Amino acid sequence: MPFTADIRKEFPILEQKVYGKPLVYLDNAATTQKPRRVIECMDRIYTTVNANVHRGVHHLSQVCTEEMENARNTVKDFIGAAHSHEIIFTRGTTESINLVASSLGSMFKEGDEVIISTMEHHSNIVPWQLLRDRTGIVLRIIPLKPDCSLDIEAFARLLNNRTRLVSVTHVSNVLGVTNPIKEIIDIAHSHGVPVLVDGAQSAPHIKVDMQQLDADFFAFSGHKLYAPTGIGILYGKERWLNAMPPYHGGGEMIKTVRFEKTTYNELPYKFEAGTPDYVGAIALGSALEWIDSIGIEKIAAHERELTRYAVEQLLTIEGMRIFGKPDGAAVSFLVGDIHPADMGAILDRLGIAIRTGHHCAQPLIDHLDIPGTVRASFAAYNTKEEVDILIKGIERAAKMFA
Ligand code: C6P
Repeated sequence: MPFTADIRKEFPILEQKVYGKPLVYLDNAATTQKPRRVIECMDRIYTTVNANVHRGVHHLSQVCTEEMENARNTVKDFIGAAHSHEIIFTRGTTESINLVASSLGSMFKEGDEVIISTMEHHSNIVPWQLLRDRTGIVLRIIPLKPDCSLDIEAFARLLNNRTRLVSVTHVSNVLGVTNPIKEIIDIAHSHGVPVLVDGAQSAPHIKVDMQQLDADFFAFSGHKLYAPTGIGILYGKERWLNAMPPYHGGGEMIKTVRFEKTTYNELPYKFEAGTPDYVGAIALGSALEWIDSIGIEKIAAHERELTRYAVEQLLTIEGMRIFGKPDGAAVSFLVGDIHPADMGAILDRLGIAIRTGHHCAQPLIDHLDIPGTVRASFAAYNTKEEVDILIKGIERAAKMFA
């Protein structure tokens, strides 16, 4: 059986019909569907080992703790981190970036600078604006070139002795474009500046290796790579995480608590206050094992081919405008002056799930001077036949608005 047919069988949700039509799920950049293995993993935890972790001396607590720590190790291997204590469980990319902005950011002073880019998701803009409001830091923005790629020369010119951090996305969630992140990291490091990589749209689709990239921080969300919602990762180099103050206070992140003084736990627990989402963490481990069982490189090649095919087919449609040069697992477009919301509504009635609007990247949409885009985004289980259905759907919509 071919690659995708085998894979599709593992995703029960894909078997359903929407408005009497087979579901064509092309909104994977928003969230992916979950394989049976992950759903069954969560069921198994609640059915057989559920107990609060890191606290109990009793059997269940120990088993559950061990499973959670095994999952941390799986994440460590998945992204090539040097140590499992560099893996912090968070609620997702958004919380991971907020953690760095709050904690590392508390060490910044008025006039210090943070560099982000024009193509950031709101979760890599607003935390820095909140920090700016609190401390008076200055935000510098990497501009785009006419082809929507990052202007790397302009980036190099933004770095100066006040720059404290560069925080950029690895892959744009709107354009599906992969940024030259290694080059960005090397340039920043040559100025002694650390880099946070928003890996929300790269970790599910590209082999990432912290040793090779040399990123100082790397953030991603479980739900975009076949794991449940509510669990995500902040990777941080040990030396940064050790130097940073805790983010949230509470149970688990402490060594001793006295009214006069509290001392903090070691990594990674210093950054994991309160009962963690251990079920989510274990299920994330299960999702990563599922990816490993197929091979991320194989998934990446399949998604790249779907994107290439989609771009080729989309360009046969009159009035088609594709934004940027997508090279990953997502493509954003507009057809003539059809509003993206109208296109989305028509495709929805055909059973096709795509995303429309600003995709939480309003500054980029403003830069493009458009009302938003229609975005199709792919995962391991999508097929060329689904791209064909999408193309037919768009053609039908285009005729309706002609
Ligand atoms: N983008 C999309 O449809 P959370 O919500 O914390 O899991 O991820 C936030 C986030 C951060 N950075 C990038 C590059 C992202 O794409 C996202 C999530 C989704 O494009 C939902 S808005």
